[in-house]
Amino acid sequence: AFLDNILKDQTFRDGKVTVNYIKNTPELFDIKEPRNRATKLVSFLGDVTVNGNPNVKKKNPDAKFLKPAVPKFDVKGDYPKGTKDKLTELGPEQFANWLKNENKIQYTDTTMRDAHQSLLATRMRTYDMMKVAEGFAKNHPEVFSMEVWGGATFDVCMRFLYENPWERLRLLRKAMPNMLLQMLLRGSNGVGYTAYPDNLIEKFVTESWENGVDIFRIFDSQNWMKSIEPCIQYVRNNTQGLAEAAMCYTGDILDPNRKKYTLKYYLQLAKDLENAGAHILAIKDMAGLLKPKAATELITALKSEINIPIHLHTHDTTSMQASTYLNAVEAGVDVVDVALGGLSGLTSQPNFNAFAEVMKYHKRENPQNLEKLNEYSIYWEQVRTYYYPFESGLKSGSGEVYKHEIPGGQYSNLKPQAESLGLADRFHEITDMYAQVNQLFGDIIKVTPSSKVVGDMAQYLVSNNLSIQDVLDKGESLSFPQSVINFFKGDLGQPVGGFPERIQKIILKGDKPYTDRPNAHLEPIDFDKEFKAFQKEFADGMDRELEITDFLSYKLYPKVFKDAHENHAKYGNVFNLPTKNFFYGMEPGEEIVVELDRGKTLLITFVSFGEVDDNGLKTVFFKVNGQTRTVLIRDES
Ligand code: 3PY
Ligand code: ZN
Repeated sequence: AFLDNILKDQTFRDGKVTVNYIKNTPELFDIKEPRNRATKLVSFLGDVTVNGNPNVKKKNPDAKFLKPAVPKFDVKGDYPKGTKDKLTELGPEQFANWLKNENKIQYTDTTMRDAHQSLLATRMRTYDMMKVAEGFAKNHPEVFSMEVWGGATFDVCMRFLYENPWERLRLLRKAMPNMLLQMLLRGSNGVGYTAYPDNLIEKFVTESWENGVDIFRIFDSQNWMKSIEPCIQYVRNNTQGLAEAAMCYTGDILDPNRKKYTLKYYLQLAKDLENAGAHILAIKDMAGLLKPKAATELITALKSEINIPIHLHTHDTTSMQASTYLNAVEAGVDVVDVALGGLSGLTSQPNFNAFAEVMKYHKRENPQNLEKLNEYSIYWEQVRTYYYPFESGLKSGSGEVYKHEIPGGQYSNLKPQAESLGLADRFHEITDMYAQVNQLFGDIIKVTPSSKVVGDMAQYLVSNNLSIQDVLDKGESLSFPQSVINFFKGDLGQPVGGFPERIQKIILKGDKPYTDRPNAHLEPIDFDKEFKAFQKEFADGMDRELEITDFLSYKLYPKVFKDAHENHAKYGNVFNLPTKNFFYGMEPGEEIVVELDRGKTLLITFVSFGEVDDNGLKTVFFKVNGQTRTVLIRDES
């Protein structure tokens, strides 16, 4: 790129180049900056090559990686019109009307959010998404929306991938301008595990829209209107996006013995959400408990009672949920959530490719380019090989989930967690205890973050060989997990029917709970003052100005942001490194091309290791664009 600059430069054109040309006009060469960035990236690669990626706990030397084949698309062609164009044209109200009156079943593709959150511990990197984002948007404009952001992706992105979640969103927005992008928002908990000040959540919603989110799926882990309602208002007042309010489905409406989460309960909640201003209603079946017959009853009833379109989400933990979708389609559901084949099934969503094929010749068929869709499924199947350390090891569907009701994302995480606590053989004791803890807590809705509370308690009890009876008999002398204490205090809001008093007393040990919104106890943020102080505090080590979105990341996750910032200062922006090298480093002689943003390309070759010096530092030799570059890496082995 700098050749272009030089060719256009007047001094050069006038033939007046002297020995000081580079020194006098450094901007033409842009040498300092990419050199600096290249050194940082090479340091990262050196570190991972010598010491491994700290987040890859079990490296398998025999792992086989498949080369992902990116499906072809028209690189130069325009984007075909999609749902984003329709939203812009109609506005949210009219758009929702269009959706409701549309006969064809619509699909939301969750591959880039919930699918990898539920199968691969949320580790999917922006690099692998960006390889196919533009092509997918050009090849599949008939897809209703792409769920790409929110939920656990926000913190995992910073925590384990050293990425900026906002940058991911902006890149996807740019690559998919014709499609609706969707996010998952945990009501007053934002994308976190606790309550935040209202004005922080409001700003978060506004900035999410500004940076690319169109559909906000808003839920609360206790279906608490007081947590969902303000978010609906933020979306309605501050954006031109769609407020999709979700009711979390738990229990079994078919079971006459379960009196809490009945059809009547869900119908009332749906009406409350509609009255609160939702453009779309979501049924969020996070554990995959909605049985086919229940889907028929629930959706038929909802269709006659509410006037907004209905979007159904499930997890295929039982391997039965395609039949639930078929019944839901018959009952008139408007949109279903599916994941591309290679990342579908089990704790993820039902298989998009297969479901779209099954819907062929159905009166509500929404024709898809199935051949192309299969190419994308294959792409994800191949990409998945790079993520083997994050696979949960689940091999088949589970009928037990109807008993323990563990959400898909948590179920796949609980297994490796149990292993790390040395409880691998007792995994089913933990899932069993999870069900018992749920009853002890009053049969609550279990979804992030309340599912974590139940999971923490179950693990605590099993690992300490305690029973529910022990909690009741000698709870005063037990120190419960902090998340459990916070929950009973009211930090996650109020559960349906309130807290069971006896257990609340035992857990809180005399501390007073509150029943109003937890946010009411939090000071609003003084954005003007705090943002400036933030910019100052974190300016060092940044190669760009800190933005309001960085400030939001910091306010939501102070410690995670600090660590990510430190990593950024040390290694620069690593999201463009190929996934294989990001997780496993490089092999001698391996050559990779890394695109820095702004169109600069680095050709990086790993040459060899040198000796370890007296200080424990190893010299690692690379070539960057043909020039030798050495980095000193502390050998931690
Ligand atoms: C999340 O909150 O991340 C979820 O996916 C809940 O189901
Ligand atoms: Zn989900």
